Amino acid sequence: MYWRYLTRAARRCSVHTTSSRTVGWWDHVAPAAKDPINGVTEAFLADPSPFKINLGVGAYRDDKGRPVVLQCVREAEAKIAGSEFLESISASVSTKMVEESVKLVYGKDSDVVKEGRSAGVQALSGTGACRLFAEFQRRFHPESHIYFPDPTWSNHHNIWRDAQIPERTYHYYDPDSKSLDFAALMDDIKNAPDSSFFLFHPSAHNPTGVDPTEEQWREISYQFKVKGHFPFFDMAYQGFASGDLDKDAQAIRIFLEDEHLIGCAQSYAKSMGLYGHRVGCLSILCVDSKQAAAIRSQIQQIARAMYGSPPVHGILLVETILSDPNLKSLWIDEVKIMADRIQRKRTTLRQNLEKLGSSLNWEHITNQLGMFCFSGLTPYQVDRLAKEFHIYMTQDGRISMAGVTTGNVNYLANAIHEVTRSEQETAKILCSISV
Ligand code: KET
Repeated sequence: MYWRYLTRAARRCSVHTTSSRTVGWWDHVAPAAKDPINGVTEAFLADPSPFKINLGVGAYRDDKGRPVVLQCVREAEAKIAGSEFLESISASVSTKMVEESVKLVYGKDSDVVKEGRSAGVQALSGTGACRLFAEFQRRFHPESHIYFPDPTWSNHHNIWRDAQIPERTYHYYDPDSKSLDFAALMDDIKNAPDSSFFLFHPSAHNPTGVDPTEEQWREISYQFKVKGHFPFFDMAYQGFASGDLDKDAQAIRIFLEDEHLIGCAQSYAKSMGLYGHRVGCLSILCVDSKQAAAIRSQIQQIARAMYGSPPVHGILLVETILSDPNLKSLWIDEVKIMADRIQRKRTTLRQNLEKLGSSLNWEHITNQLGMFCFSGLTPYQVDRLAKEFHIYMTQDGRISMAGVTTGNVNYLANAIHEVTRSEQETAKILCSISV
């Protein structure tokens, strides 16, 4: 497995002189590929321009481009300050936080919690929850694959690769129509071997901003019953698609109604602005509480060997917010405010491009949902935006709308207009030919 990380020269060395002392311990280590998302932040930080804009990482910013500490978090901080609870809480088990998280997935009145049918553990944010699940999958289904949507969050590939679970992809986004390729997606579900693992983004798909409709989720769920597939939902943006936490969990609730067993990774990095605290939850829906206890103990064992236990402060913040009705309702309002701000910026960006007289169709900016706009910009145009305008985004043309503000949206629209001029000319010519 380690073979692919070696340089060619090191492979030669490794074959001929593995035991030789002339080979240093780490001579065979080649640099890893840059992370497509963190690499953007690095380039942005290195740019001295006062006009620079970071549209790379999907972390929420306010309309001045500043990271946000939500009011509910400030109040939770005040509530737990100096609390002895901090010391007495068992770092590895916060049942309250997990219980409240599971309610966000399945609904506050769902029987899942009452019946103790969910095996949940705190995780190191959404990434850690995915990683725990991938390890769990390997432990109990070592021959299995994981199906990802094409495209998906770039780190999914790393996470399941490091857990040694081979990946496959299913059709998701159609770049021509800039929408969901539902027919191809359904074909892939039908053609996958029975009992396959599939990863879904339940809402605000990253990077495309395109989600299935309620009806389409029902069809997917039905087909999953037919095929016996396992649905794993990576829910990193609950609330960011519609502004409503329950609506954004609708896909999972449909699968629940259809009596699937379900896996779910949750992150509070975006929805509570706790990116640096790394708070998340992994839960697996089970047939009964006995199975849940067994599964929970296995996941806890995996976590114990990987990182012991998660830092406790962030967990305490989330627990305090979710279990205090006033703080929870403040949080719900703040999620809506964040989602609405992003939506408004989508409208302004599209309007500005149209006002500039762009002959390209920018409807998808407002049709898409959640934190990201899958702009359709080419890697060449993305490079030009960085080099000529100091605007940074991932190579696939994904714009983190959280980085778009009242102050920079004009500049951004102008820059996009500028780098898409030749495409606009082509569009005009094609249009005149077809008339
Ligand atoms: N799942 C998805 C779909 C996702 O977009 C992210 C983060 C995560 C999980 C992990 O989030 P965490 O911070 O571990 O709770 N995505 C953004 C941030 C990042 O890549 O670190 C992003 O795509 O920019």
